[in-house]
Amino acid sequence: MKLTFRWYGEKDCIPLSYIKQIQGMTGVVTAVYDTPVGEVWDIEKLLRLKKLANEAGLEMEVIESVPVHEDIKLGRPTRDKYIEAYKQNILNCGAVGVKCICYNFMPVFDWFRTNLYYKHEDGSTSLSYAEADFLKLDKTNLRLPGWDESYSKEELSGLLKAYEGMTHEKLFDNLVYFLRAIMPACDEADVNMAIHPDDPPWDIFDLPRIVGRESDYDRLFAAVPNKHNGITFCTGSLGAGRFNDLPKMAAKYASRIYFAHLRQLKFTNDTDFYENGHQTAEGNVDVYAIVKALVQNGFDGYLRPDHGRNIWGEDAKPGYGLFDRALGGAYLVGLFEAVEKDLK
Ligand code: DNO
Repeated sequence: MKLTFRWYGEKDCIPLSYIKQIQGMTGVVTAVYDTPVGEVWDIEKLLRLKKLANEAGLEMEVIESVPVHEDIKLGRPTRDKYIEAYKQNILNCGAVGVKCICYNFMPVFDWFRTNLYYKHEDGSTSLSYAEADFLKLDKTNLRLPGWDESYSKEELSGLLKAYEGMTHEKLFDNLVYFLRAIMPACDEADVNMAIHPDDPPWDIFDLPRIVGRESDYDRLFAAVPNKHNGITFCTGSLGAGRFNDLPKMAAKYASRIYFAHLRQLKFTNDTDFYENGHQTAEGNVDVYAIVKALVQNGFDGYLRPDHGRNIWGEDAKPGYGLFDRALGGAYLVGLFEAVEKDLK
């Protein structure tokens, strides 16, 4: 296991030197953020990120994410052009020492929560999801927390229109087409692909979502058995689906889990939840049982604490402050140490 930390590049307000000070920290997880989706990243930009990380005593072996162009997800004729660019990104990442690329295949939107500043009794804040707030959203004029600047109104309605009639099967076929096409580049560069689950793991706004439960992974690995086809095991995303048995899935797929995002969430009723501190006692995700399942089944991937609360007066990007993620990292390292020693 290698403990890592998400770092949003030079614009991140958290200095690399602080990240390095977190006990057990080996490296950063980052990306080139200023290149439009579908284009090849300038290798100089990758090298610059790596140099900055290395100078701070940190590795840069994980990229999150190389985003997948919507034309690939839609299966449009232009997808082959974007897949070629994606392959070049894989080769370039491999050339600078990247071993794992995290990506997702969610149509239009990535993660989704209804509140970025849910207030806890102790004064901390975190992301949360409430079904009633979701139902209130105006689908013809979507304003989503955290997404308001991502698309213009026209772009968004054009994209939603393009997905009309998209079925789960078609989307899955498009994912398989993409993976089969990029596997030779992964073989050549020895880079593992780690698909991030849909967050939350169900359809939203009539858009199909296909990576959120055990049967989805079974059919994904059956369709593309190449070992470079793997998973980002995100407990916050998968855990939002109460149908998922996370320790069971962690055990079953441990050898395909190249990247683990361990985080906590707590349900307040059947559908609503808020994110919380990492400890098992803080919510519904049994982090201890998941770590145990991973270790017992030979997990050898990267790990990062995920979505922390804003605590100690920090006013950070929601989910991505320093303090609570550092505490989460320390907790996870402690769990791994205990479980690994018990196994010996
Ligand atoms: C949210 C993250 C996701 C994740 C992407 C990976 O905080 O977990 O945005 O980075 O889905 O492609």
